[in-house]
This record gives sequence, C-alpha cells and structure tokens, in this order.
Amino acid sequence: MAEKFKNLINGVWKDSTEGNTFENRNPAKWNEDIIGIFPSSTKEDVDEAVAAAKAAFEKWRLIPAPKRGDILKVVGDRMSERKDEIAFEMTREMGKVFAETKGDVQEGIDTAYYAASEGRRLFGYNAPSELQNKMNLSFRVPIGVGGFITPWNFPMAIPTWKIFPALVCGNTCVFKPAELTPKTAATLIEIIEASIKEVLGKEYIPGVVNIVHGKGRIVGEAIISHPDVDLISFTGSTLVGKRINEVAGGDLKRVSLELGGKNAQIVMNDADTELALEAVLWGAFGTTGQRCTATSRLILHKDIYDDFIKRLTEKVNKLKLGYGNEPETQIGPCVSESQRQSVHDYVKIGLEEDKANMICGGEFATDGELSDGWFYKPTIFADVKPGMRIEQEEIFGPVLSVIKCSDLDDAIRILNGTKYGLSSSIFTKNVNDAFKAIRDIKAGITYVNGATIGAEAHMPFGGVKQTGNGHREGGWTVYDFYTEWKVVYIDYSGKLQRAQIDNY
Ligand code: UN1
Repeated sequence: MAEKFKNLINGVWKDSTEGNTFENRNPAKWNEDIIGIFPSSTKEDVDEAVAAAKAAFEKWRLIPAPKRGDILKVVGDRMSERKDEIAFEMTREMGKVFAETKGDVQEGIDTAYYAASEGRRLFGYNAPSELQNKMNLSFRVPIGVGGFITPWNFPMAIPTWKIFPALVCGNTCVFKPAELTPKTAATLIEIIEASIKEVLGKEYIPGVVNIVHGKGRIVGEAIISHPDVDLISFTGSTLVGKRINEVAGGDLKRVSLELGGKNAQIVMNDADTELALEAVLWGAFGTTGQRCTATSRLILHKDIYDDFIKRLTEKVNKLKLGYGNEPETQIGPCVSESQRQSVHDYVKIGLEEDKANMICGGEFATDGELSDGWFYKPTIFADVKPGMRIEQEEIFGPVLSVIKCSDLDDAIRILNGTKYGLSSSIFTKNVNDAFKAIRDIKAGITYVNGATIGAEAHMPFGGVKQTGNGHREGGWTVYDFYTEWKVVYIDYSGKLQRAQIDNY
C-alpha cells in the first residue's frame, strides 16, 4: 500500500476538501515503485491555508527575529540528522543521483544556518537628520503572507531559498511544491513545523507554514490571485513566470521570478582543455541537464574545436545511466514521461528544423532495467549556428549544442545572443580575456574556469533579461525581497521643526 500524504493547514494535517488525490512514482522504476498518494487540492484548501497564514502572521511577526533564527537553526540540525534519508527519497522521487540529492539537501541546510544567523542581523540603516535634535532610523518589517511555488529539479534547496529567509524576516507561508516532488516538500514542512513547536513550546503558533499539494492550474492559480497573499516567489519556466507576473504583479503583489536559462561555457584556445572537458560533462549532463544553470551551449574556439569534440564524445558515450540510488550510476532519468518527450521533441527540431549535426545520443535509453524509466541518451549537436532553435530555447534535458567561435569577441557575442542570462562560464588562462568576459557577459553569474552549475547558497542567485524580474535568491540580497523598509523620524527638539521649508 502506497503511503498517503496530507496538506498541512493551520497546524493540522488534512486531506483536500474534495478528497481527490494524485500518485507520485519513481521515474527510474515507473511500474515498480509508487512513492505516495498526495492530495489534489482545491481553491477552498488554498483559501483556508491563506486565512491561517494571515492570522498566524499577526503573532509570528512579533516573535523576535533572533528567536525565529533559533527555529531555523533547529531546522538545519534536523535536516542534517536526516540528510541521507531525505536524499534517498528525493532520488526515488525525481531521479538525480544520490550524491546530487545529498548536495541538494546540504544546500538547504546551508540556507537554514545562514537564515538562522541572519535573525541576529537583519540590519537597518540610520542616517543623520537635516535638522537639529532629530533622529532618523530605518529598519526592516515583514510583509505578510508569502506564496511559494517551486519546481521539481531542486526539491529541497529551492523551497528553502524562499521559505527560510521569508520566515526569519517574519512572514508566513503557503507553499505549493511541484507535483513531481511532493514528498521532499512534505518532509521539509514537517521539519519546519516540528521545529517551530520545539522552540516556541507553549507559545506555538499554528499556520506559520502551510503546504497545499496539487496542480499549478488550480492551487498555483488560487495562490497567485488571492487578495490576502502579499508576495509570491516562483521558480520555473519563463512562460509560467510571465503569467504569474501578470496576475500577481497586476495586483501589486511583490513578485520574485527565477526563470529559464540557456547557459553557455566558452573554451578558448589557451584553456586547460582537460579541465574544460570535465566541466562541460558535469555542467551539461549532471542532474540529467535538468538545472536552470545547466550548460546547454558549448562555445569552442576554432583552434581546439575538432579535438575537443572528439574527446568529449568519447567521455559522453561512457556515462553510465541508471537508478540514482545505485552507486555506479552517473546519470539518472528525465523526471517524467512528458519531460523526456519534450527533450526528444527538441532533438527532432534540431535534426529536422535546424538541420544540426547530431553526433551522439538522440534517443530513449531502454537497455535492460532502463526500459522501466524515463531515460534519455546524453546528446550532442555539433556545428550548431547561432540563432538555431536548439541554440536559443531552453531544453531542460541532457542535450548540448556546440558552436564554433573565432575569437573572444565572437564567443561573447554568441553567448549573449539569447533572451536569457542566468549562468555562464569561460575557460582561459589569459587573465585579460577572463576579465573582459566578466565585464561583457550579460548574465547573473559568470564562472572563470568552472562549470556553469554549482552556485553557492550564500551568494545572490539569479539572472538578467528573461531569466527573471531582477530579484535575487540566496545570499544577503534576498532579505531585501522579504522585508519592507520602515522609516522613523524622532523629533526631540520640543518644538515643531518644519522640514522642506528652506531653513538655509
Ligand atoms: C536551478 O537549477 O534552478 O547553481 C537551481 C546551481 C544550483 C542551483 C540550481 N546551486 O546549479
């Protein structure tokens, strides 16, 4: 019997009002392994969760921030204790290999400890007054109810990037996780709820965190359009992000969007090519290419082009596909049947529309046990030209497009030639070229001699152009998103001092 999961609303684990459910299965062992049954929730469930979060906010905002930080410290500790178990279940749920799911949980732990310590900072600014005997202060105040809508590729890290800083700032939470990774999300909320109880004891506040499982079309839509939701943080596709911006932004909610990418790695002719090879292998095919930071374009200097491609193809053909909880597996499955089909559709576009030169992969991997999962062979297109669809559009799978460049300016022009701007990378030993690339690449993140993936939890994360709407997650900047500035003027002159009357 598959395990049955519930929503958490106002401190109570409960079924959806209509009682509908959906099933979650292992993408590597589709017919064999059911992860659980989850509530397919309704607008009424969202209404209840938002009402609970709204009521909880009035108490939660008054808990001192250092104490809210103490709760996040306990959350980090509990996640550490359960790291292997959570990672194993995450691999079951979405397919990436165990070492990567452990990394995903670790990113959440790091985010918890950062947020915990931020409870003792959350600095404001003071500035001198224009007038005598008057003091000017400014400090941060929480905003209210946050709606959090998250993807399946980092089922632990990405929700923590949003929920932890939001909580430590004093906001409350209504969380809709991806339908493909509800179990990891449920574990996260269970840990947060238990930690709130543990630290607050009899001061416990129900409804600080609420989780509502279900479809984006229903639950997501109800969250983004709810008048009592004050802010939205979303990670996912640019298409959905635009819709959220329209609905939630139209209602003047604060909206943080972390959207698509078409990240490129440049390799110059003076680079350490062995290092660059390892990086592109990891950046393009790690997490089965299902990262918004994944390397989906490789821009190679013409002098090293042929040799590099030959060596890369040899390595790619040796990658071991399989179930991510088996130690020898290097690449897991695509997360779902439809995701694999969408990858395959792009391969067809590459072949038929772009007429690009596919040099490996390009088909479902079905040997032996792979036949029971959504496996796709790592795929490389060579001689791709700027402007081709496979060079422009996010594929979110194990597909790499290789483009030849003539020099650094050409490489940067190609790299910048998409509508996205999340991550980027350059391999070179020439310090001048490296600095020029850092200056001229239009992206939120640039790596020098490193892969495009692997941003660290305490640094601002996000991109330019259609990758987002200018906000950042992680690091110190995210605390600006989750707070409003309150400015206070204190006049201790004992008389009415009039500002904006010319006193000079
Ligand atoms: C994502 O794919 O949406 O930088 C996030 C990285 C990870 C996060 C990826 N730390 O690759």
